[in-house]
Amino acid sequence: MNIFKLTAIIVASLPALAAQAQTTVKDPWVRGTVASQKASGAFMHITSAGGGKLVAASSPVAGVVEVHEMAMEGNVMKMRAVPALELPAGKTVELKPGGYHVMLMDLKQQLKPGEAVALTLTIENKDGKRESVEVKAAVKPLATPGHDMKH
Ligand SMILES: [Cu+2]
Repeated sequence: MNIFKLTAIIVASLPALAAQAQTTVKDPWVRGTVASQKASGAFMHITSAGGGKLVAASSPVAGVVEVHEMAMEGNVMKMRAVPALELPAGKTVELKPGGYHVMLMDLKQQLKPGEAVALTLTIENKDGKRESVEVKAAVKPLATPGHDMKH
């Protein structure tokens, strides 16, 4: 193989490497739970450089993880699963109490303040490629206001 051919191969593989760092996650946190509690919410700021959508999430502490939104049904604020959360290019999407959140269900352990919960976010980028983003979310005290756990 001559040097020109080698260079061409390296250049061709660069876009694939760049795609790895498309998505950044800031300030991830999870609401703490009491011992008998089976569900909690995770919140964070997600920015996708090229645009994409959050299509799935998982965590070793939860049997089921879904992306949820809060919405008014009549006069009652309820939450429901969404198939995907749009991440417009370059725009920070805020997951927060009362809005979008990552729902942790079928919890396998109590989430205690001071601990951290591992989350894996699956982001589908505009080109259809899927990217896994590993996040360590700090557990905050249960009393942190704003999130209604009723379904
Ligand atoms: Cu929820």
